[in-house]
Amino acid sequence: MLLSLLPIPEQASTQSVAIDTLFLVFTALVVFFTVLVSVVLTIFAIKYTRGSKADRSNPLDGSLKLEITWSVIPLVLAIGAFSWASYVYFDLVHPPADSMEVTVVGRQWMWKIQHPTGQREINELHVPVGRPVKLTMTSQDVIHSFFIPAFRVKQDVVPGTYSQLWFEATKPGTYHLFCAEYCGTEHSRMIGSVVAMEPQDYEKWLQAGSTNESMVQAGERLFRDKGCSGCHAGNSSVRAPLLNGISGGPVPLDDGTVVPADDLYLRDSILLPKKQVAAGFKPIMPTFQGQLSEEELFQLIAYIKTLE
Ligand code: HEC
Ligand SMILES: [Cu+2]
Repeated sequence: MLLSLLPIPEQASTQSVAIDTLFLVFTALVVFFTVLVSVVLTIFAIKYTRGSKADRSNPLDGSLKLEITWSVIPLVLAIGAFSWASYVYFDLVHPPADSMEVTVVGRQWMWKIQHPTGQREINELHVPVGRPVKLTMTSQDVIHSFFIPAFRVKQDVVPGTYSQLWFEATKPGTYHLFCAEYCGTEHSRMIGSVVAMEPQDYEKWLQAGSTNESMVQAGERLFRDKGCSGCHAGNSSVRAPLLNGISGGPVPLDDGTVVPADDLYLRDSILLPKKQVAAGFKPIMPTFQGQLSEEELFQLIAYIKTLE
């Protein structure tokens, strides 16, 4: 339709229509008022130019009606724009609960991706259409930004923390993936593609990719190999909290605050154990900073989240 005439990327996600409509309506409003003001300005400038024969006998000395009109209309428009844009924004930042979770690690200069089933890919992301996909992302060096123009989603990827992005692809195809944050000499080559597939093709693709362990299995192995189970298992002689059922729930800390055990909390508990100490326990957990890759952290977190 009309949109396809405009020089904008293809619309291939559920969010893209909402974002484009918002963008076009804002643009139309801005153009409308710019034209209105410039035309009226030009007409008056010509009409009342010095020496013109315009009638200047009854100069207007303020008009309450006019002033209220030009205050109330923009106010209503601005509040409307704010509410509408917030609505679209909240949808963008709240992934649906049933989203498929994929992890992304950015580095100079590539995207490393892992699916829950264990398949890994570099600079490519295969996803099924018609299903919300949530990306949990971090960087192992500098700030990058994950950008899929056809899905109208872009999110900074920052070292030391997790950021999220979600989308639901609506039609099969291959779409551009860019790094949208200048990240060094080869930033412009930090590109890739997102391949949206029919669900049955995605299943086939998953089965064709070789993998010997899922993310949860890898996490379970690390939990043993890195010595976590030595303290955190039920039969341990060390007094450490059992991690069963911790994920998502509220965790009371020894400073009296209660925080949600989200991915970032679990990450920080492993890398910066002294930062937030679980209530009732001594801060004896050693830091694992420098001993676990970003991928291994994602796997450990995936495993901890399955503990019930
Ligand atoms: C030397 C024993 C020890 C080892 C080894 C250890 N931990 Fe801990 N861990 C603790 C103790 C004690 C606490 C509670 C105090 C605190 O929050 O720092 C804790 C807290 C945690 C928490 C926060 C739990 C909560 O209830 O808030 C997580 C998550 C965690 N550890 C994960 C791990 C992982 C993953 C590993 C392996 C990479 C590991 N731990 C290795 C002793 C240990
Ligand atoms: Cu980059």
